[in-house]
Amino acid sequence: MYLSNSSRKVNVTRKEIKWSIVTIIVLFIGLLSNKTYAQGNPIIRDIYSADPSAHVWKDGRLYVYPSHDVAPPRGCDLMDKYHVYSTDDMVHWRDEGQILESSQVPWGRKEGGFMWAPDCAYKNGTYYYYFPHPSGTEWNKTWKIGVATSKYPAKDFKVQGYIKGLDPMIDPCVFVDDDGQAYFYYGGGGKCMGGKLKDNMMEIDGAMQPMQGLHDFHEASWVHKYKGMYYLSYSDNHDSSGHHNRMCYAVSKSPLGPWTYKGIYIDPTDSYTDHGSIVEYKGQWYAFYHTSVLSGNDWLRSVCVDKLYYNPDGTIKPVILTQDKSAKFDPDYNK
Ligand code: FUB
Repeated sequence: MYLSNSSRKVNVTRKEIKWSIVTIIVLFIGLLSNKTYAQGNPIIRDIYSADPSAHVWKDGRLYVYPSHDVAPPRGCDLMDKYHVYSTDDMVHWRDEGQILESSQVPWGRKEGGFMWAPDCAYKNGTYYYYFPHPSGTEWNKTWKIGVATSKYPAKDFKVQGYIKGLDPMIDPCVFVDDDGQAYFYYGGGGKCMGGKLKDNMMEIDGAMQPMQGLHDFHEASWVHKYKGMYYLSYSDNHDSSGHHNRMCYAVSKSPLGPWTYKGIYIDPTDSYTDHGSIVEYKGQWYAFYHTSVLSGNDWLRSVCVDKLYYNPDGTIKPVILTQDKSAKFDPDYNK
């Protein structure tokens, strides 16, 4: 239809106003939804993954060291290989590939499997990868905490041995304090232990000691520091009452406690277990955890992350868990 110059102007102006209003509404909704940070959970979709230990290394990237659930599962028995993931924007996650499997563990049980929740630490130019793996068929009585090292955060790891003198327990966590002193934590079945690591990062300095003051500890210990206070997070035994586990935390002025229990920061997900880490990246704190949303199976889990906030008194606000409703398992997703 023909329009005179003046009516075209009016028409354009109306159009511009309409689009401005639409833009303002979209921006407003965007601002509101930023509060819950819908970023596409689960972030790992190319394999099933659990037990995320997240760290920011000196190349400026954030790395996640999860364990790998193998399909079809037999509980956690068949978990066998470790991959590493990284990001520089918390949106795009790269599968850096497999770094270790049970056949590479010299003391490993001949049946393989049982490569459970790992962690990684960095000291003086070397990355130390800590992983639990049993040495015998009686897996629950023969856990050892292996150490593999590399000059790189996501490749070339070589198994160096295991930490001597420990009880047969799982879920290692290594926290390196601001003064360079490294601390080692692990535990399971209600017992959490901590101690100093020697400079070689492979031997305990002195004796391991029970972490005092935790309430209903199950497993999945993780230590981080916020404003000078130490936080020990872990999963509880909520599953014993027919529910799924929750992530709790306790605080202390010292890295080895005694601890003061502060409550739950992640409510039960759709997965029987939970296991998480807390880390700051580019000025924002994050809580990593896992769910079973991609599989509907307790033992085919998927790693997720959401923003974590503190109250002014240092307590942690309950984390709002987000999910990409259209997420599907996709072998190419993180490639
Ligand atoms: O993934 C195997 C085990 O399940 C972990 O070591 C525990 O923390 C639980 O998540």
